[in-house]
Amino acid sequence: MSIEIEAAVVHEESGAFEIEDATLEEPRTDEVLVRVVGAGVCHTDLIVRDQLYPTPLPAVLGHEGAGVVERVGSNVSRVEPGDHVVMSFDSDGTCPSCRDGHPAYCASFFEHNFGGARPSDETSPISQNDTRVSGRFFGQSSFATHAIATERNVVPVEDDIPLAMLGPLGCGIQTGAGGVINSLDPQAGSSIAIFGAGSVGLSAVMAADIKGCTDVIAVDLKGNRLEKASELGATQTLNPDEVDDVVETLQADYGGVDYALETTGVPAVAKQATDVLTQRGTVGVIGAPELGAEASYDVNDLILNGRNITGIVEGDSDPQQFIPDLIELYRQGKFPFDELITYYDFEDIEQAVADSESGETIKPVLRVTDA
Ligand code: CXF
Ligand code: ZN
Repeated sequence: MSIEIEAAVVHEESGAFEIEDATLEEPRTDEVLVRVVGAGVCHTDLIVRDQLYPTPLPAVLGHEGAGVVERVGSNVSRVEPGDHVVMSFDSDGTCPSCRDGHPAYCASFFEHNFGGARPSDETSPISQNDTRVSGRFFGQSSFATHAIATERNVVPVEDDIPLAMLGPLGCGIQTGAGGVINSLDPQAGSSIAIFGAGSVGLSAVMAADIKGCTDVIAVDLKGNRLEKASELGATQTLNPDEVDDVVETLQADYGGVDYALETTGVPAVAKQATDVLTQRGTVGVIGAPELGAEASYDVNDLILNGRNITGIVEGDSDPQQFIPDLIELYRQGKFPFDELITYYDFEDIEQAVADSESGETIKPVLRVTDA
């Protein structure tokens, strides 16, 4: 038996997301069939579409899905049909990082999330007219009416909260919030500069406010994003086009900052985010450029100032704990991530992508099937 679905298929490098019929396999013993209600669009979907990350095409992308469980494999006990779930990144559950509670640094993160297939046997659950299409992208491929996920990467959530808006918690929003809360873990009263005020950077701004940072500086080239940053808790905004030099400005204004977070994926900005640190400061690098991209730093500056550089994947989150924590912060009014979202009908996916790339929309969420 198999399931007939509609999916947004990318056929060629930098090609369009084409909504087409496709066939999905029934869930295997450890898998979960989810009817997708909402799916966020993340920058990573676009760098894979453009083949900067090499998931084989054709592919069904999408990795911020939220939906309703329809069927579960015989070995699945954590969720059952009817449950509302957020789908997050996948991990093997057995490597040292997973066993240590840090699945974002899973030794086989790449195979599980970018392989386009089940890591166990390299099969894909998706096909079109018997031709293989990459599936299981981030353990889901949620730009589709239905997704095959795994027991490990579905996070049950309460059903009294609008389901479509929860999808981005599975990637972009937990990445920014976790980058601050889990990775940098700033002391109250400290200063932090956040480079990039997209969904990741703005989630980081909200998290810095929650952690009691006194100075929260958002840096971005777009005025609408800087305005949003101010609304969400940034104490200062900085447009690099409006100052001579971002590093000199922040060094002059603050004597350097205690923490910095790089979310743009531009290697030159990763260097700036290192250079704005004060003594013993820490920069978290989140934004991913193309594979093989390098950034440089002045070695003596790093040594003499005792600076720290740390790479961050998915906010170092354990989604099973962190997503419910973020929902609780949302309920308390401390983490209004819904303000980042603009909704689109599934068939308008290309418009959603265009608005995300132009910077007009911070976090597009596709309404895929009815809640
Ligand atoms: C990704 C970004 C690229 C590095 C791995 C994690 N996160 C999801 O968008
Ligand atoms: Zn993502």
